[in-house]
Formats: sequence, C-alpha cells, structure tokens
Amino acid sequence: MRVETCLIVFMNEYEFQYLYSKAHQVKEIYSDLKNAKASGEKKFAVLIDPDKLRMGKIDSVLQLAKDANVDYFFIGGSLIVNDMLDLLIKSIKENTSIPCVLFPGNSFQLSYKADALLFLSLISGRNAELLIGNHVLAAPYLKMSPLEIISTGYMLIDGGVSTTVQYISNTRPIPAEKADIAMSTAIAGQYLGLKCIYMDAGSGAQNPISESMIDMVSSAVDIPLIVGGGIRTPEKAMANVKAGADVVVVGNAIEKDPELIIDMSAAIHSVKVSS
Ligand code: 1GP
Repeated sequence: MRVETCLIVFMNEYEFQYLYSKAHQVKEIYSDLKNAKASGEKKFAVLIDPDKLRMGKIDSVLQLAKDANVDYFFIGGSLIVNDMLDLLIKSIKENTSIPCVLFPGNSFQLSYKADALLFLSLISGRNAELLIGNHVLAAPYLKMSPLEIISTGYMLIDGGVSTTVQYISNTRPIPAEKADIAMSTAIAGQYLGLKCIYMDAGSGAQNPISESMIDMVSSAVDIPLIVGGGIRTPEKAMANVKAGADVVVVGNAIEKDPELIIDMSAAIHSVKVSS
C-alpha cells in the first residue's frame, strides 16, 4: 500500500490535500542554517517545553522574542504530558513569523502546524530504538507531512546532574571531559549523512558544555553545530558561539526570566566568525 493511501485513512480529503500541497513547498530552514554557518552568522533558538509553559507567560515571551530577533523556536521536551503542543504552535504562528522547529522527545510529539522537525538520532547512546527504531515508525507520517525534516545527530553530554532525557532514553551521556569521544561521534554522524549535530548537556544541566569540547567538535565537522543545556548567561552563550557553536539553545533560564531573551540574543548575534 502506498504511503498516501495509508495516510488518507486517518484524515479527510481536505486535510489530505492541504498537507499534500504544503509537503511540496520549498523547505528553507536548513538552507538558512547552512548559509548562516558559511557566513559566520550565529543563531539563537528559544526552547519552549509545552509542559512547563504557563499560558500567561507566553505572550511576553513571544513579544520579547520578536523584539530581540530570535531566530527559531524549538518546541519539545523529554516528556510532554499535556495537550498544549498544537495550541502553543498556533499561538506562535498567530503572533510572530519566527519559525517553529519541533525538537521531539519521542515520536508522539508531532504537530503538522510546525515548520520543521529535528529528526533526532541519539548517536551518543547505544539504544537501537533511538538510533533507528522509532524513526522507522514515524517515517511514513513524516513523508506526507508538510514539515521540513532535518536529520540530526543528537549527542548527550554529561551536565553534572541526571536529566530526564538520560532516564527516558536509557543511555549514558558522553563524559564532559571526553572531548575526543564527542569529536569522533560527531564525525561519524557527519559521515553517516546527518545534516547537523546537536550537543546537549540536557535541560537544566548544572554544567553546560565546555568551550573546549565545542571547539574540538566544531573544528572537526562541516555541518551546523547546535549547542544547548544549562546555558544561563549571555556571557556563556557568547563564549559558546565564539568556540564554534552555530546555534545556541536556551530553555530553562528563559522560563525563569523571559527578559533574558534580549541580552542572550544580542550576545549571540554580536559574534560573527567565518568558518
Ligand atoms: C535542552 O538544550 C536544551 O535540551 C536547553 O536546555 O533548558 O537547560 O536551557 P536548558
């Protein structure tokens, strides 16, 4: 049975036609990332976990993000237990033109209202389901979705505390001082054809990823490098982009103090480093 035939069972003809035409539109987020990398421009992504979101706060976060020229919203969490995902993306779309990129903790975290999806393979771990298993199950839905699919090598780095993603993924992170393992893993990811690398100390990490590890990994690969986990200050965000991160992701610190968006964005966008 063709994928289209399989999917039409789950939606009416109007929904199917709408998604089919959107699925064939030009996809721009990855080419924007690659162009930025080539010209040394740095990107700032604000991570919103729908579970942690208080709807009262979202309006001020959206306004600050617009004012500060935030580049992307990453949407996701290791464990989404409420039904806010669609509602959140709808609200972002109604109020801003900032692209929404799904950063899913599992294959149930899917919304066709977003612009793109990081198709994550947990290459720092050895859990077959998170390397390829879940991907096989999600693939037919993604094939027909309007989302831009960005295959991403996800590397969990020890951030000093046990994070939700470690528990849920049942994998061990790469030790924080083992930059050589991180580098080799990232190179392997590039050779496997992944389009970018996401190095993450995990949400709420005590210790963010060191600049020396970012430097070693970014020097070894040509694909865009996304870095997140435990970044709390504009100074650390700036140090990360100077060390070679192409995109910096901040979640927790902004949930606590949305005003930080302004200084974080200014710090990240002030750096231009040609590769
Ligand atoms: C987690 O990289 C993100 O996956 C962001 O982490 O919430 O600690 O900023 P924080």
